[in-house]
Parts: sequence; C-alpha cells; structure tokens
Amino acid sequence: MAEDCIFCQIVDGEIPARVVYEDADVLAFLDANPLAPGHTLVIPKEHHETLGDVPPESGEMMFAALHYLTPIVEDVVGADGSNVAFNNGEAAGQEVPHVHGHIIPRFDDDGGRPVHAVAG
Ligand code: IU
Repeated sequence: MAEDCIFCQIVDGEIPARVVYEDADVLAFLDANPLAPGHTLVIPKEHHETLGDVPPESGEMMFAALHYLTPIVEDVVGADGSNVAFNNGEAAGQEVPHVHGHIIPRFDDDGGRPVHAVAG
C-alpha cells in the first residue's frame, strides 16, 4: 500500500467506494465522476503506478477482471458497447497514480464519439 494513494485507501476500506467486484487481487468500483452510467474502474489491489510497473501475473488478473466485467457492466446499464481504456502516465491524463482500467458504457444514441473525445 502507498500511504497517500486514494485507490490504496479504497482497497483498504479507509475511503468508501461503490464496489462492484472484488477478488484476492483485483477491485472494481464505480467511478465517482462517471462519464456514463455504470462507469467502472478496475484496479490491482497492489499499488503500481502505470501499466509498465505491473508484474505480468497482476496484469493478467486485471485483464481477466476487465474481460469478465465489461459485458456484465454493459448488461446492467443496458449499454450497446463500451470503451475500455487506460490513461497511462501523467502525460496521457492519468490523474490517479495507481494503475486503473476504465469501463465506460456507450449507447447507440450517445453520439458515437471515440473515448478521447468523450473524456476530453
Ligand atoms: P484517470 O485515468 O487517472 O484520469 O482517472 C481517474 C478516475 O478516477 C477519474 O475518472 C475519477 O473520476 C476517478 N476517481 C474516483 O472514482 N474516485 C476518487 O476518489 C478519485 C478519482 I481522486
């Protein structure tokens, strides 16, 4: 755990979050400022800043959770698709330095803009 990391504090239960999935390695919770209904963040419980810092096994766990959760999130909110994305590093707009994948549900009538246009 990194002391001043908000996502580590969510993992430890020190800060509340709307958790939608948890296993030994991975936590998924609703984004506090959603870009769409059901916007979900998937994180490794271990603190790693960027994808390049994540050991391969943890990366596999995180990808497995993204793979498992994406269709479920879409289903729950009635989405027609989703953007699954990482902002990797400060230069790419990563605001929270604990690696996380975004699942952003998309709808046929939401304009069809690519994720960088949605997030920008
Ligand atoms: P980014 O990829 O680092 O830019 O995304 C960080 C996300 O974390 C962003 O969508 C925030 O709304 C979200 N978030 C959150 O869900 N809870 C928090 O306490 C904080 C940020 I700080």
